[in-house]
Amino acid sequence: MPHRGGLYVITGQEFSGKRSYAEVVQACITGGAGLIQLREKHWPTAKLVETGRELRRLTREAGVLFIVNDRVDVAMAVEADGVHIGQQDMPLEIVRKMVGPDMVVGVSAGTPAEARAAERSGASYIGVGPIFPTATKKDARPPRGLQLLGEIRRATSLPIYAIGGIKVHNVASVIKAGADGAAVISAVVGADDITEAARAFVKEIREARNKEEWI
Ligand code: TZP
Ligand code: MG
Repeated sequence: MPHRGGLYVITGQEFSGKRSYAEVVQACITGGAGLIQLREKHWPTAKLVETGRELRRLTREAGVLFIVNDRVDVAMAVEADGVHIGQQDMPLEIVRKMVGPDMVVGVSAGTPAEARAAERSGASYIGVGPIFPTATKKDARPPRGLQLLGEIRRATSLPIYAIGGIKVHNVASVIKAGADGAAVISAVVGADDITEAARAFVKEIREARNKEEWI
């Protein structure tokens, strides 16, 4: 896993208004995001592949990890660095067989047991959330709070990305609770100035990680 922690920006056209995908993602990269995820639940495959190719070019030039949500086939087609799957998606053991040993496979885990199982089955990182209330994912479970991050931190040595309702003002708390990084949708891709929003997150995360090392 080339990146461990930092800012992981997940896209969502509905939050970015009229701005193009390339413009949004380039602004995230300029602001210091280390990972970008293409997440569009209702797009046709052809559109996902076309946009995925474009994001692959931008992220490759910048040395930023590029992950596709849900769709193993699209991730492979556009030569993404990885794919992100939930507990209800294609089972991890099968995904790992499909993509081989080197591709990044991120897994959403809601309990320490799910995190341990994901690590055993070849996950590259764990996504944990929603930590705080969020209106972005309509079918999200109730917010889990910071305590779960500590429990999952003790269950796995994989990188952990906290997700759900993460804003500049609360991102330090998820890092201090055990996350290596923060996965953010609306507070970055919905911001008026995406680059500035990403920069503010990166600064907060960096400072929180440094503090953690002093303890
Ligand atoms: N999974 C759990 S919460 C969430 C996802 C995809 C949405 C996060 O979006 P936001 O806008 O950063 O709260
Ligand atoms: Mg999914």
